[in-house]
Amino acid sequence: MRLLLIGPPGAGKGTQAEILSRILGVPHISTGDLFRDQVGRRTPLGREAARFLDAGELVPDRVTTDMVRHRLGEPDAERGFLLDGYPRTVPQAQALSSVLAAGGTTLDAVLELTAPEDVLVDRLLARGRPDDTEDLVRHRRRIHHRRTVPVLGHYAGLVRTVEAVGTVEDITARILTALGLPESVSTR
Ligand code: B4P
Repeated sequence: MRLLLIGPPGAGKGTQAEILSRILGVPHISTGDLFRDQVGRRTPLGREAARFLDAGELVPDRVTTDMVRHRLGEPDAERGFLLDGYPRTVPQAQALSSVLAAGGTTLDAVLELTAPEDVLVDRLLARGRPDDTEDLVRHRRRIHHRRTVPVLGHYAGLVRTVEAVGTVEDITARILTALGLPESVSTR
């Protein structure tokens, strides 16, 4: 299965992607995690990305897409993947379409997670990552509206919207229903 997870910061993309990746048996590929790994290892890409992460800005499309293209070319992504946090802009979505077309594959679904702003701010303040200050969270959310919400238009017909408020388990159950999968797959 080839899935995208789209949603504002703190919607639980990473949380749900980890669970779904186990259930569906496909790798969880998070651009945020890939960047933080590069930052932690102080690679040239990490040094470039850190400036944007620390400011709550999107890392430039070219850098992000090169990284994703490389990751999708690895053997474990051949039979499917769960992309978490990519694409976040329309040019990234166009680039992903080209990467998939070159490999002769298509997406199965795009999961959109939604939740009210105050719920998300509270969650992220509780998490406390360096980019989780209230100002940065609200800034990242504005960027999400301006640059990422238009991405959904690129995937008309494929988008399944799920309300991401409630327990982690309830949200996973809603996602499985939205994907047309029996809830029993989660206990296999
Ligand atoms: P990401 O790493 O994608 O992070 P996120 O959007 O902040 O969080 P996510 O929605 O995954 O929330 P999570 O499950 O962790 O992006 C970070 C930065 O990387 C971006 O700002 C940008 O700079 C850069 N970046 C990434 N992708 C990019 C791209 N494609 N292009 C350009 N730049 C890019 O959950 C958050 C918290 O809520 C956790 O503490 C979790 O435990 C909690 N939580 C989750 N579900 C919950 C629930 N149901 N109830 C209560 N708490 C819950």
